[in-house]
Amino acid sequence: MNTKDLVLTSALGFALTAGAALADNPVLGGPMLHLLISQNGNALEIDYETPVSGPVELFQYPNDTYTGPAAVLNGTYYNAQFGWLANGFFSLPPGSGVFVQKISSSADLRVYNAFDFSPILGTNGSSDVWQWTGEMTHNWYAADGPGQYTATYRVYVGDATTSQPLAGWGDAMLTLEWFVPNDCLADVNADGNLDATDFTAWIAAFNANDPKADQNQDGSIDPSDFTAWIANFNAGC
Ligand SMILES: [Ca+2]
Ligand SMILES: [Ca+2]
Repeated sequence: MNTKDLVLTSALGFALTAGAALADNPVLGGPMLHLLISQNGNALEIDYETPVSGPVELFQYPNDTYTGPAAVLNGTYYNAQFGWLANGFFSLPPGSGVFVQKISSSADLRVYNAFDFSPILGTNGSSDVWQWTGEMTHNWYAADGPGQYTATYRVYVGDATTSQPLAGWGDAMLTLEWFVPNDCLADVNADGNLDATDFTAWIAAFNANDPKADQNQDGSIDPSDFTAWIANFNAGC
C-alpha cells in the first residue's frame, strides 16, 4: 500500500476470515452489517450496506469460554455485526488517515478491537479516537446485561500522527444501537437484580400500561399480572 496515496479497498477483508480460523474465535452474532465509508471530494460519507432496522442484539454464549485476548468477551453479551468497510477508493493527503471518534456512548457499552481485542473508543480509559486502517473491521461491542445501548461516532480525516482533524475536510456522523433483551420477567427495572425495587417498577409499569407489566404474558395488563409478578419473582431468574 502506498502510504502517500492511501488506497482503501474492501478487498482487504481477508483479515477477518483469517481470524475466524482460530479455534476459540468469538462469533459475529449474525449477518455482517457494513458501515460503508466513502470519500466524496474533501468529505467522508457513510452509508449502510444493509438497512438496519432498530437495535442489534448483543448475545451471550454461556458455554463459550475464550482464551487469550478474546477472554475480554467471556461472560458478556456481545456482537460484532457492525463492520467498517471502505466503499470505493480513497485518495487522502500524505500523512493522513481515517479516524473514528466517540462522541457519546452508553457508559456500560464496551468496544474492543476487531483483531487484537484491545479496548478502544473510550473503553477502559482508552482514547476516544481510534484509527481505522481501511480494511474491513468488525469491532466487538459488549455489555453485561439487559438494556439499550447506543454509541454516536464521528468519522473524519485526520493527521496520522496527531489524529487531529484536517482542516477543510467534511466528516460523517453515525449512531449505532444495540440491546440485550430482558429474559427475566420479574426483573421489571431490568437492572439484572431481583429485589423490592422491581415491585415499585411493576406498579409504575402497570400504571403506564407498559408491556413489562404483563407478567403472565397473555397480552393484556390487568390485576392478574400482580399475582404473576409475585410468582415470577419467587421463581427467580
Ligand atoms: Ca431489578
Ligand atoms: Ca397479563
